[in-house]
Order: sequence, then structure tokens, then C-alpha cells
Amino acid sequence: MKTSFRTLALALLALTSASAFAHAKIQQSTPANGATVGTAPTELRLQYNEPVEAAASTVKLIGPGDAVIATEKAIADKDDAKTLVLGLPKLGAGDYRAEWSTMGHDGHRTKGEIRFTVK
Ligand SMILES: [Cu+2]
Repeated sequence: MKTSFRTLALALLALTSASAFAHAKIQQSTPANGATVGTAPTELRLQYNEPVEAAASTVKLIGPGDAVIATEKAIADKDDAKTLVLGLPKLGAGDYRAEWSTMGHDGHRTKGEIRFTVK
């Protein structure tokens, strides 16, 4: 009993200290979440608070009619390891959402979505 309590306490401690490190939180994006843009963007930029592991991160773009838009794989910005860049095909007018799943430098994965509208 004593042993299992200690194991539990250690496990809790490990969890607590792991979550004390910031995971990759999104700071801003271009287009911004909720933005309406007059000109279709040629890329989507997702900027995080820490370097991201682009190879282990995915961004899925969904367009009008819930159609999945084929894109290249998101890559890290060559000048900024905290930013993921998703090259975009020519986007028509409509509502888009990008579902991102990003692996931070600490190996933790966070997820979210960015919505924008092309006029
Ligand atoms: Cu983390």
C-alpha cells in the first residue's frame, strides 16, 4: 500500500512538472482566426510560443461544403522555428477552417482550429 501510494505520488509529480512546461500554444495566425479577407491567402501561418516539430505536425484545411482541400505538408518557417507554414492552393470565396495538430519542442501535442473567410 505504501509502495503504491509512493508510485502514485511520483506519477502525479511527473504529470505536474510536465504540465509546468508550456506546450506549443498558438499565439497568432495569418489569416487571423475569424478573419474575413478580401484576397485569398497563398499561405496559412500558425505562430506558436515555442519551436514546433513540423515533421510531426499536421494541418488539414477544410473548405466550403466541408471539402478537404489538398495542400502540401505544413513546414516550419525557415526563419522562425515557432511558425508553421501551410502553402495554399488558389482558394475561392467561402468559409475555411484549418484543423491543426502540432507537436511542440517538448514532445507534447496540442490541437486547435483557425477559421477564416475569403470574400
Ligand atoms: Cu508540453
